[in-house]
Amino acid sequence: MEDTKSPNREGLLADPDLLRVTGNVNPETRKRMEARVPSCPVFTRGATRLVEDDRFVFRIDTETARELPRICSNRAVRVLAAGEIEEAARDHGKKRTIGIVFSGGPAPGGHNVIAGVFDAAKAANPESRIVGFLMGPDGIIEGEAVEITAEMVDLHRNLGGFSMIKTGRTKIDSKEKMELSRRTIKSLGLDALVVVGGDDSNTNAAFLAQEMLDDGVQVIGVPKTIDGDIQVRDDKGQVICAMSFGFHTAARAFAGAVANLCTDASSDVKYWHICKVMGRVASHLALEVALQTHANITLIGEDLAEYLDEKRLAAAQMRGETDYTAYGMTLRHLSRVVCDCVVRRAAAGKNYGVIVIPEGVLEFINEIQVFIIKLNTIIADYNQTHDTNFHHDNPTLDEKLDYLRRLARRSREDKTFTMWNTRDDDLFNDIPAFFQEGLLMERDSHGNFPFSQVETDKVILGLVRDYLGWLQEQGAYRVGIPRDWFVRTMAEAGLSAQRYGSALFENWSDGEFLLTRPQIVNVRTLTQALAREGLLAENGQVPKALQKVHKKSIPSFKTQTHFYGYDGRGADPTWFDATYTYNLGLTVFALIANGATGQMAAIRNLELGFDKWEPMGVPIAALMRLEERSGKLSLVIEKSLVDTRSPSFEAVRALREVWLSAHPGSDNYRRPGPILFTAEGTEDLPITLALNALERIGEKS
Ligand code: FBP
Repeated sequence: MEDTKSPNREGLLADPDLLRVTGNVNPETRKRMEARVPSCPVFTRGATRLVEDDRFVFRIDTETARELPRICSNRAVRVLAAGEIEEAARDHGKKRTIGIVFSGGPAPGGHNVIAGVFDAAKAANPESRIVGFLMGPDGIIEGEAVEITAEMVDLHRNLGGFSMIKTGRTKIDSKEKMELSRRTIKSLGLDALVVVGGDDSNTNAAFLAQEMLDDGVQVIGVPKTIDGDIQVRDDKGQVICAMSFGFHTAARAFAGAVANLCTDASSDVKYWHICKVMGRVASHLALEVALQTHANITLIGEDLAEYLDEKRLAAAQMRGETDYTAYGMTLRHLSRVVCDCVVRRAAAGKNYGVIVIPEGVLEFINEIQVFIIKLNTIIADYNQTHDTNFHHDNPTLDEKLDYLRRLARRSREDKTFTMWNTRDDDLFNDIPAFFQEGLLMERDSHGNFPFSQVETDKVILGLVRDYLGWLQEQGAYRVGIPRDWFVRTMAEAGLSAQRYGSALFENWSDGEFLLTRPQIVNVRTLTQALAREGLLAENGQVPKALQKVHKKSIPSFKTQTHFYGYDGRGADPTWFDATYTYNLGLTVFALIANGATGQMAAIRNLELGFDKWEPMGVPIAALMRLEERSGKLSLVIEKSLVDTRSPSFEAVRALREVWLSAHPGSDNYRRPGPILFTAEGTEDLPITLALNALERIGEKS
């Protein structure tokens, strides 16, 4: 709102002190922008060369060989200093025009990728030009681009976001879009295109590399995503790229906020803070947040998916059957797991805590996964058959439900139609409307389900609340009463702690925190229990002190929900991410200068510290597998999920009982502290990586 009424507005706006204090860039940020992160030694010695790296082997999918024949035989390459090799040096200094595009969600460090490419290209030949495509791949399709200048780079060095050229989620997936892209790339005279993106965008980069080969345009990918699900191992399981960029910063930002909530929770001891953290499918971010904060409960989707209901399985085996529903966790079971933790903490007097829920957790829950797959296929099938858009044709939830109902009816009439049957329809109609709406939301252009827009926490919380209510009625959910406090309260009221204690509590003989007997769930049942023990005359009033004790034992499950995602995605990069991305930019240029295409820049040994970093090129085609997308099988880069046998997960598994702290005494929260922009500090590395490196110690060359 423009305020022109303020007296002396002009004078104020020209006041140097006011301008200094309210300027857009504060001294900390200025320092950050002016800081220079180190370059790997290989980049400080002039030109580079590439050598094929025989240490790494990949199996090429037959479909990849069919669809990407011209780049599928790429090998992993290592970047080395060119040294005396003159030929390499001459090509290195060629004048080039390099285009760069951000694709997908922002991730901290993206601007440093640009800075790395820019610095290396200009150092090799000051006449080289870097062109940034605006608004993601749409900029390529529509020919919207700007030349990146030194000033633009300096204004964004070490700063978060993708604001310099913006980003978008469009996929270049049709002949028409490919042709328009080719036209733009040719009209700009590009020698190379750099695609900074996630698994889907790097997949797109591979197809562009294949398409543009005859035009002499090289295409190089860069592994970006806060979700941390681009991690590259070869077929022998050797790690080449331990983590995509942006993950560390986002995880640290989320962890900072979650740790503050741990402090708050343990201070006013009345709330359960429910923290949903981003990560559309994989739970890497949640895992790192758990390691950073020691929150009381952290759900890891991949872990839940491996759950096996032994009892159910055994019962079925007795009947000579196999119960497939015993594999993996149901939503109801998950809510029980959470309730169990809440109940156990309450028993130790802690009716508060912090729960971390990965955004994509529902993808790992049996029945939800089935719905997601079925609905993806139904929507894709509708779009294909009608050549329109399901969501445009059926804009309201009622219309969508009506369409599903018609499919269920069809399944009754036509036994060969099994995509959506009456049982599916009944189950779907049982879930709350807001969640139905979530599950029916429009998929992105890569066919991904928009988990960030689904109130996952609300779905789980609804069930948790219901079950806790039931447990409370059964007398199983109660707040433990500190023995000292009870004894004091009784003494102050002139009542015998011994007599009342044994009548009231099931663990009077040995509990530090006293648990009311399960049958005492309200004042009426309390009165009855006291009367039974002869501690209250018929129609007598429960003494005030006992009413106070009883009240204290009744839990109320008060929650506050939080979503951490976009905030961390926009954070300024940690020193790790800033250094990583700058060196990725330098690697990109080395790959381009040495004629590579269809490669993804990577830094090996990220987890071993800067001294051991090895800039590499990873053949993108070798990472691709067939996956179901929008109802059909497509070649995509396989997402890396949390490996439940990895040291990082094993650590969380081993420590989760400690972090739950369902015992008297203090909690075991950890404060990750603020993000400092400095090379100092052994922790400036994701803990996940540090732990997983332990596994590799015997494997290092
Ligand atoms: P990328 O995979 O593109 O890096 O995006 C990851 C992510 O941040 C997810 O964690 C989240 O589910 C999604 O983006 C949100 O997408 P949008 O920006 O479209 O809401």
